[in-house]
Amino acid sequence: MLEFIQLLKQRYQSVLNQQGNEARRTLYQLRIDQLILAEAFIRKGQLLNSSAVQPLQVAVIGPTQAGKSSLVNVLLHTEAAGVSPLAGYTVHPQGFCHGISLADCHDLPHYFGRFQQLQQSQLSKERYDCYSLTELNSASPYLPHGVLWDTPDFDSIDSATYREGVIRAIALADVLILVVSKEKYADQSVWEMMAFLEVLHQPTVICLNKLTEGSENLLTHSLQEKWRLARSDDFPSVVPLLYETQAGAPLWSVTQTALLQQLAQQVSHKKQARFTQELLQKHWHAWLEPVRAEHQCIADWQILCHEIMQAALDSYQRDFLNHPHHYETFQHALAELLILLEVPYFAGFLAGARKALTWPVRQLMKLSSKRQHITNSSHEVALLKQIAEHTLIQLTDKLLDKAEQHQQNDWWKALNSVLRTQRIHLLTDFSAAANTYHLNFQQDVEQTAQQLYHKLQQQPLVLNTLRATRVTADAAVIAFTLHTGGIGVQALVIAPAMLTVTSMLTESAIGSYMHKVESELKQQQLATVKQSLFIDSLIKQLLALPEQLSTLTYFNISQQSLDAAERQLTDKRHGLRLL
Ligand SMILES: Nc1nc2c(ncn2[C@@H]2O[C@H](COP(=O)(O)OP(=O)(O)OP(=O)(O)O)[C@@H](O)[C@H]2O)c(=O)[nH]1
Ligand SMILES: [Mg+2]
Repeated sequence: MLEFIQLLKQRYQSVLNQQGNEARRTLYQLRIDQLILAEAFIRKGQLLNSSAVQPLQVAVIGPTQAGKSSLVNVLLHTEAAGVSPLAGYTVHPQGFCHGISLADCHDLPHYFGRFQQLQQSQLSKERYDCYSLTELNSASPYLPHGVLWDTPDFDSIDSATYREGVIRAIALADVLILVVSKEKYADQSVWEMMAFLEVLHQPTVICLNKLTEGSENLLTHSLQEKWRLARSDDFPSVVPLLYETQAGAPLWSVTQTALLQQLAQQVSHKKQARFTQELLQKHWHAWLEPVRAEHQCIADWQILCHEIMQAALDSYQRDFLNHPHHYETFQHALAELLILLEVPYFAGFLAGARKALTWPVRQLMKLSSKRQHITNSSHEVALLKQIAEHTLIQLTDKLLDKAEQHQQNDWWKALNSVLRTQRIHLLTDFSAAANTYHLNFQQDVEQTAQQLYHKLQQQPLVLNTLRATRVTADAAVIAFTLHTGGIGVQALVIAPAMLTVTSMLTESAIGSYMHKVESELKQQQLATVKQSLFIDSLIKQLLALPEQLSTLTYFNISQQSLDAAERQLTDKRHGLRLL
């Protein structure tokens, strides 16, 4: 699951960079934040699983200049955190070990993943994916033992650049301290963040800073209203922080000394796996909306490809297999039959021709050049190539129609450009496959001739009539000329002698057998063309075109990896596997 969330986040990030639509950009940015939170929360689960005892993690969060770093110092009784009147001063998560050692935090680098752990003094504004961890000797009465995190703000203009660090520190926390000042407590960003974090179910306390005397009750009441609007859990304790002018720092109220210790006792990790699952389920549908939209486009594209293949096969049948003048394959089988028959008049001629050729040349002619010549002169091969070209033109038209229909989604337009760049390559491949098919299919043609020849042998009357007819000899010469490259297959089909022999056979006792063999040959031919040309060559490549869409612009997450992630999400028995 972690890998899937990371992949999804990474794809959202690259797609966001290419996204021009402002509303989409805002939406995608929100989803990236949710994914960062989900990823961090899954990592937190892994951290808890990695060893039985983990130090308590407390994070101080809030808008810029609310006094987060100042409060961290107050709670720690030191000046460890940097305080400044400059907005956006703290830009890295900075952890301070209180009552524990650095060694107790040895699992944290794994939790932070690509974020690098540095010493506090090494943190620099040049690089945001870092955090620091500092061991302190101070002992604070307010703070339980554990790590106290000072975090960057989440509301300044620059905060988008270091937001991931804030979210990672927050997801790690067992207890949250929200610091708001009287100027900032009503800000939309504060309450959006609190609503965003509800799924983590962390014990929380709100610190009200920079108070002016007498305003405390009014502000607390207002805070309560804001909380109710943003969250459905109980309103937390509010700690008013009084400002100590002498020290120039807020003062933690004496009455609240034990508050953080009490919150620490409420911490329980029993429901971590369930909360993680709830978090994922809450956003799952929205996160995957663009991925599913792509899958829908792919499904539509598959339908389109199959429709177009059917249309191509229909025209192959209409213009070739079932076309009385164009269908040459069976005629070719008859030509082969004539050669097998060894017609008397023709035999002499054949012998002469054979003698004229040396043996190796004869072999060569038999094996390759004869077949190659037949393929080159084939009307079928030319027609198939034409059909392929026509199919791609039609596909382009359909893609443009789709692009027109779905103007808000430029998937179709992009696919059309991929098709345009691949067009020549697809046609070249198809053309090579058509030649190979045709060459290979000549075996079937020769087999058909053999079949007819055996049948004729069982019909001596027909056989003798054939052999004795002058026109058969003429046809045999034509057939032989085809072999030697003297004519093409089409010339053979329309040669009057061939036509006469064909009708003689059709009207003979083996007429119905001929029809049967011809129709079997056609069926075999259709099945072979469909499989080896349209399915294995053209459609396979067309269906793979969406994979070539840029991963910068598209999610390109396969249905299989989505299904696998979804199974993990919904399989309750394996809820813990999420971690
Ligand atoms: N008047 C008054 N000023 C305060 C109080 N707490 C902090 N400050 C001042 O407010 C400024 C910001 O304090 P920080 O603690 O750096 O605030 P922060 O929330 O960490 O700010 P960023 O790191 O920029 O997000 C500093 O100049 C502090 O001295 C307070 O209670 N009252
Ligand atoms: Mg700060």
